Amino acid sequence: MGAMADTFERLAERVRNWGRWGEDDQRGTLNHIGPEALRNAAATVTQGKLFNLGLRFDRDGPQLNVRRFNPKLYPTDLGSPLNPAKPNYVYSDDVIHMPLQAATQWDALSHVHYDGLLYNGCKACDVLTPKGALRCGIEHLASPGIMSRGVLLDVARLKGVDILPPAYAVTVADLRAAAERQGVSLTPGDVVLVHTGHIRRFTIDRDRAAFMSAQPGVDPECAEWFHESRIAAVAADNVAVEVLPHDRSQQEIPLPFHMLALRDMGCPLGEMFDLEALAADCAEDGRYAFLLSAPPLAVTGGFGSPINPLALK
Ligand code: UVW
Repeated sequence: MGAMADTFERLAERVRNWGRWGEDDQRGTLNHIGPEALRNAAATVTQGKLFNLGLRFDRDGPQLNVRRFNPKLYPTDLGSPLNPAKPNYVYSDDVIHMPLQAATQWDALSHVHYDGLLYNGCKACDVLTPKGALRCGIEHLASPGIMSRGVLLDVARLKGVDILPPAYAVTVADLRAAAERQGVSLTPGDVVLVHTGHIRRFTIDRDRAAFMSAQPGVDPECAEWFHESRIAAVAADNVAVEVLPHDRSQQEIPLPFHMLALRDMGCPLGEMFDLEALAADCAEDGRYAFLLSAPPLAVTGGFGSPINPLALK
């Protein structure tokens, strides 16, 4: 076993939440969001400032159209009469063809697994079917949905840059230093939003290749800090939440933070959150906690869901 695999196994054992909320549980760390966490979330709203953290879903999206593609919208009715006798009263309808992972999204707990087992010890051979996930599908995160206190940890600002360098691994020390600098501490049930600035490679530079390749994100060691802090979920403004190295084929464990978070902790991951306006506002008013509302769609058996997250201060 290589050094990374050894560290990974020890981390996995330490963060594993299987059985913690019952052997049938399919919501993982969202169980940390109880009445107290929701009251704390509501108490952060004092100014009436609303921020949209989602990308648009359209043909001009971030995908390179290699493995995943950008959404394609097809109108099925354009100004069709509702009643031929009243031709002035019309409607328009449409269908959309898109991967659930096309842009801003939550990963369901069934999105990744290793060694044949998913979160809570579900056997992959019983769960993964052509109709989707029979357990741990995204619909289980959709009811009652994802709403809690959001806490932005601005690692880019901590390092004095707009965008962290590609392949920069955000450490626990970075996250702690950002929290300390911002005067905020994590409480159980929080949703942590990690600001790396990486989304600017798409939203400002329009460089999809740079956006999709090596990128800054959390180091796998952060899983343990998130576990100890009893957070409900973690999201970031990059493609995978976790750091992606220049050559992923060399990784001893593919997507190690995904494996630890989704499969061992049962912690949903939010990807491609546009945190730029929110981060700028937090830096201005010094308030890094807010009400976060980001319910996934209840797509039965889905491995993920598009979202339009909102932050309210
Ligand atoms: C994979 O690339 C498998 O996952 P994600 O989009 O969640 O990073």
